Amino acid sequence: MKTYNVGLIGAGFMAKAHSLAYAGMPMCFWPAPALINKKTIADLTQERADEAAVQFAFEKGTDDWTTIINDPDIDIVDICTPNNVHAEIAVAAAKAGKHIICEKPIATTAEEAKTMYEAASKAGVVNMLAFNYRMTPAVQLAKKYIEEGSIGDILDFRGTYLQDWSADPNSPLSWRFQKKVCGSGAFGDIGTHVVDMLRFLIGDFAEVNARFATYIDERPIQTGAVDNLGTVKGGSNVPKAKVDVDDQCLLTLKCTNGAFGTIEATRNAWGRNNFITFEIHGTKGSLYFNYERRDELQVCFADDPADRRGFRTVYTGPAHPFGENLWPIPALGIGYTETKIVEVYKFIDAIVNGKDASPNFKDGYQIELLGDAAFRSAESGKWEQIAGIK
Ligand code: SOE
Repeated sequence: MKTYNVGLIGAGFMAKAHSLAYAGMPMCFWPAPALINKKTIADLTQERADEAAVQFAFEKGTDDWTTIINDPDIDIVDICTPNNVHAEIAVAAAKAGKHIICEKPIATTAEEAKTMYEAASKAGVVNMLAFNYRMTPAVQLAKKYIEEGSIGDILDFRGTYLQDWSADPNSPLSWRFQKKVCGSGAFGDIGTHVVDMLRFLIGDFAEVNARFATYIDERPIQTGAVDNLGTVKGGSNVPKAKVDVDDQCLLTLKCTNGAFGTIEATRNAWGRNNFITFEIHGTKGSLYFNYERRDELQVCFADDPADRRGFRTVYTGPAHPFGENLWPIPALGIGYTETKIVEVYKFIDAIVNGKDASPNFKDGYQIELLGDAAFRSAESGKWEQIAGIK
């Protein structure tokens, strides 16, 4: 069985998720398409990189990400950094012939995303964008229902991603609130996950009418590079700096197939933790998913007898997509790690079998173009066309 060497850049929260997935993938998907050796991990300081190498079981740490790009033994570059350096790293990795998995959103602008998509296409390397939530078995089951025509033609949809980790004004100004580092706020960070799921389920979007709002326009400056997602608050005596990204976005969208709906995202919704939902209505039925109850898909079919028609719950398990590979009994519990394990499996499978990974840089670039149109719409107050990739 072939072994691929991975070099991972950015030793934070996502490094933990990806490292767990590399370890777990062959345990779940056996025989595995290939094995993975965690070779080098890079972070800003040698001290943190060395510590992360021990914590996440890499052979070694480095404070210079270019050593990963220049190492001929490394087959895969895994980008877990803040968004503003994705493009530089991905383009260098593609030029060096490495396969690439990159955290979402793809970049801070559509222009950057384009360079990543073009470099990876030119080099012919497998590229994947880590929109993991579509890997949840219940979301994959929703796709199956839609493809089989069980809910008929799609009429409308609504998607949400609501969190509350930044609702407190003392939640600090991390890179996630600085446009030059993150590109956009709630939209890029979490709204794009819902865009990805809905594109996966019902197809692409053609037009958007959007509004964005920023409620907390300055926050305490965060000390240190650690992205603590609001768990360490800055006090009232900590100096503050300007937030220049959106706290909330609301997008009304028209699909190329005529379906119509909304997507909203905020990280300031008290009481909502990882509230990723979609409800899709078709001519023959409806589907509802809520990630906070991610083992379940709610389904309703128009041709059920009138006196029994209504949403019912399907608990995902071995009978459902990826279920056999995960746990042997329904509702044992799918978690964040499982979605990342499936993601890594699909990435490695694409490399081994010479396929395109999905979602990939093209998808990420298309979502950036949607974002551009949404921000244009917020300026113009009008519907805006979403550019397609030539
Ligand atoms: C913070 O909003 C965050 O870590 C996102 O960046 C991730 O993509 C999401 O999966 C969990 O929340």
